Amino acid sequence: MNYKYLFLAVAMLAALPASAAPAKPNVLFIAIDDQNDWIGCMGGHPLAKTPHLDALAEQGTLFLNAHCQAPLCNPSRTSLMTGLRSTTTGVYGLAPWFRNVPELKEIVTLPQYFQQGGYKTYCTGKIFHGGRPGKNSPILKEFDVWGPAGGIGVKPPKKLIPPTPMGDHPLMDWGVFPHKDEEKGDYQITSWAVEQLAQAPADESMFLSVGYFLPHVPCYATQKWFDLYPDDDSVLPLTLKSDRDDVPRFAWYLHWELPEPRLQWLEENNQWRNLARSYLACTSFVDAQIGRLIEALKQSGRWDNTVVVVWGDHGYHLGEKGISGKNTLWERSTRVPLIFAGPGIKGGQRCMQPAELLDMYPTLIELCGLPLKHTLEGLSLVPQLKDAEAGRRPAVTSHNQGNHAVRSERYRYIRYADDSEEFYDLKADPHEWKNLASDERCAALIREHRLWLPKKDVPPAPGSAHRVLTYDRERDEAAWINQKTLTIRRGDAVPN
Ligand SMILES: [Ca+2]
Ligand SMILES: [Ca+2]
Repeated sequence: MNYKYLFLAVAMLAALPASAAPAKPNVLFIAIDDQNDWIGCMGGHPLAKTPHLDALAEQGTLFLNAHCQAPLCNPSRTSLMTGLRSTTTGVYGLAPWFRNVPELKEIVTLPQYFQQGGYKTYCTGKIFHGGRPGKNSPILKEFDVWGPAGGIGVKPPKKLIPPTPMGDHPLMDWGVFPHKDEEKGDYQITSWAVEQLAQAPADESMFLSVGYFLPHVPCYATQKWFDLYPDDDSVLPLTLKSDRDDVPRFAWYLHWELPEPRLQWLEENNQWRNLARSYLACTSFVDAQIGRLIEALKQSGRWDNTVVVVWGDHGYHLGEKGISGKNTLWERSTRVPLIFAGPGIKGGQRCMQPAELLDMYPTLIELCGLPLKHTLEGLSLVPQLKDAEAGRRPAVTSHNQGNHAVRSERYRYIRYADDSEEFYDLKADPHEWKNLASDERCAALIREHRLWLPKKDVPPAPGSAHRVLTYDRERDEAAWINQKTLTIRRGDAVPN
């Protein structure tokens, strides 16, 4: 370029009005509740149909080895929104709400950090764990603008499945009944988010959070979504009858008495296939809503300047290891979708390096040019968003004090509070059927993985309740705190 043209270019840039200067990238922050790896592009289920998520992954970077920090809504979300592990905060159960923990009362969450950075923050659906905020609810401080709370939406007049064990919980339900897509909470939150994208001023930097409720139970779907999947056993996950024979007994303590039915109940009541199909149908429904959202983002003219991130708060078992539900330290419970797309992110990448949900906080800060924050426990994924091969540390998941999983690129190491252990080679054994913890040939690898166990591992925070587990080593007794507190002794029969 000669000097004349260079001068012209500089003069033209200087002449641009200030309002045309590119705003900071927007963030579209999409959560899916209880979404395991049954997503087409993740390969967790061969029949899963999620064309919109697959297309987004193709345009961005898909993390195929991403894991939650806790396999339960409240602790997982508290961790990723504060950037701290549950082993640091003591938030392990469905209670407390983190603002009620003195050390976390004033902590600046991810959206608040964006708010401080000049963003307008929006929330609809389930982002934090908790119900619809009331008029004077302190939760209103967490975002500038609140949309509909979403949730289940229309329900059948009575439960579709037979009474389930452990209390016949109203959420334990699934199946087909006639209704309209528009009557579902997840449809309504999408419509609201679509409106915000269309209406927001062009020079406003948005942090728009959209939290989908499905495929959390109850998994209700209409016939249209159900018909995407065959009515045969090909919808069932692969399981091994004797799978738990080589698993430490302590693993049962993590989900001792819960409303999510065991596999035995599903089989005896002819509900296994119905559950798997309903879960898949709901996954496809949510995928279609995400498709509407991405289309609206493109229509709004913001696509080129928006970082889109999609994440699930933890996985879900549908019969694997003899259970349905979450609350385990295995792959099906910890592995989650994590997709980034947008400016600064290489397209068409699949990253096999371990990633953690609490890495989203530092990653989004860096992608959007906000000042780095040194109190966060996550590590930015920006190196992997540029080069999927860039190395990472293992991902750690904890379920109550003393119970941890360390997931490296190839292996999973689990350590329970009573020192019992599991070790899996996921390359040779992707279903984690063969526990290698006592295999001498793995001793060195196990030692290496132990080094990644959390150094800080605090007891439950005050007010902890619901799915909280403590362990008294001297008495070799555990306490399972759910609807009531149960003492678990070594010889007690596992409830079913
Ligand atoms: Ca959840
Ligand atoms: Ca096994």
